[in-house]
Amino acid sequence: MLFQRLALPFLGLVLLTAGCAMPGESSAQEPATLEQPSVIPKPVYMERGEGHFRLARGTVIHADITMPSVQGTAEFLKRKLDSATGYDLPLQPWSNRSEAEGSILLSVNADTAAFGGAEGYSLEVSPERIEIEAPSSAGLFYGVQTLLQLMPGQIYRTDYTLVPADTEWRVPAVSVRDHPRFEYRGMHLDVARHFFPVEFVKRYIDLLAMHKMNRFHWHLTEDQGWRIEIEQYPRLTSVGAWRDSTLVGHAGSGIWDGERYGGFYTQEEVREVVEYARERHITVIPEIEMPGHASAALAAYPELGCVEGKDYQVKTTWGVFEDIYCPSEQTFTFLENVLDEVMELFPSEYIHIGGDEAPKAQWEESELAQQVMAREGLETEEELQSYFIRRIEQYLNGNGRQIIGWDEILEGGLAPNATVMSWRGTEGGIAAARQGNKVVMTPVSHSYLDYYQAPRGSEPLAIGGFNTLRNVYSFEPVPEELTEEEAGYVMGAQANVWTEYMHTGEKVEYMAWPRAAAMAEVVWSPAGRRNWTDFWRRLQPHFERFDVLGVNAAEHYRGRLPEFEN
Ligand code: TNX
Repeated sequence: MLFQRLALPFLGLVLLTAGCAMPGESSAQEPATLEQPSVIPKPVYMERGEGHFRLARGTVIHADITMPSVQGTAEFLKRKLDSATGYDLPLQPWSNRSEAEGSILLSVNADTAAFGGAEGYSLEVSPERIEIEAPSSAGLFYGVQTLLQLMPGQIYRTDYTLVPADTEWRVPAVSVRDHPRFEYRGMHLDVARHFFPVEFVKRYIDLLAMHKMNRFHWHLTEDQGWRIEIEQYPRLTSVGAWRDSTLVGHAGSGIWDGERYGGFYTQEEVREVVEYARERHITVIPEIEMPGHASAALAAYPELGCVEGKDYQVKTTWGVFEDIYCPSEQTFTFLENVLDEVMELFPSEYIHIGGDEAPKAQWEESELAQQVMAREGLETEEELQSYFIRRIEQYLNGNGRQIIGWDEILEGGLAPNATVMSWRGTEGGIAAARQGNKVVMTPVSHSYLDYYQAPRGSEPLAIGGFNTLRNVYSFEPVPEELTEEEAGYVMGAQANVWTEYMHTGEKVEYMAWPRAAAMAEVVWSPAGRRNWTDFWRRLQPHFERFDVLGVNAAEHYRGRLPEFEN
């Protein structure tokens, strides 16, 4: 059905004559069917073989449990297959290949280099068996994700009674060799402008895992709300997590909803999310913003600001605000105590410390800030921000962690070990790489999923900008200006979902998908394997997966290219 919707207007008779080409190399002329595997992100190498493997009630999953974490991946696969098929597939320790007829094998092979790195895998499907081999449980997990995408979209059902009775659990014979291009494959979610419950966050993480992304950047603090429980500072959430009203229209619209709004994650919930992500090979990177975007914290603890007696408020509008932390010892003690609890909750090596959009007016006026500058021999307020960030970096480094921050942390001098998230363009990233600091590319031009994805007239309200699916797909994270050595500092890229104009999970999904799938391919697949038309073709069965999962993906590119592309 979908096949026809997609194929007929575009492919016409070509359909009838399309032969059995190599799927990995298939051109836009071929229809997307199960015979033509449609895996996103596109594997490094995939070749179609003869015939199919049929999953049946008695199919055994054999897992090499010499590596304990493999058991988790095997159980993940079993849960997925069981819930869609209604089977209860036996899960057994790996024995040897000859006994594995008719089964699915997950095996570990320590030869990392043979798989193109620790996250690589190979997947062999023949009518007799399925074998996924990898040097790590992460690699096996990615092999499992590919396997699921080789199956009918119904495999994503969590309730098998909803699966059409005539669904055949066939897997086309293929040979896949695959590994990621970048080590950092990120998606961000701002839960501060609007708050999303744990169930939604887990669903979001599931989608990242499906696309082989491995970093979830959780933007937890903002002017408009502080969203993480900190035991030592209860007012951060009793006061800082709540605002009196929310701007509904665009800035300048003057339309507020007049409703108290808020919410936060308890530490127990945070642990739950971190563990859920870990099981899916995703590291959660928490962001605690400083020195700017701090209004909610200042509303809770005004003594951390520079303006004595000011009635700081959790903000009800969007934008950049002058209320920032004062660089006092009291503030550093506060932030260190907050970070102690954050480090306890998040095993991530990286802690994101924000650093963006911190206007310096209050520091210019503040006697205390000026004294710190004099004491430290700093000439500008930008240098004072650098001093601020360096101190925090020292503290985190002392605890075995690394900082990552928005590209403003370059101004006034970069902290020695900092990793830069380049958002205002790629320039910040280029500068950082040239200084020998690591970089994650996330420029507004291609990575902002809060921007309009189609011409405004027909779209729900968004913050602005214009960033189509095709534009995201065209992103190249390594700028031409960099030498090969400098390019080595580009760890990867990330797409950002700022939620000023997303007050429901459905809206988040509408903005994120399928654009995040395009970003997933940018960060996973070899640059030379990327092809827009081919991606668009593979996207069609992917929409069916979104349907099954109940994901509210935007459908501008479903079945046809949108008019604004012509
Ligand atoms: C800039 S990206 C911001 C966010 C906004 C976003 C809206 C960055 C570091 N700061 O605070 O939500 O623009 O597109």
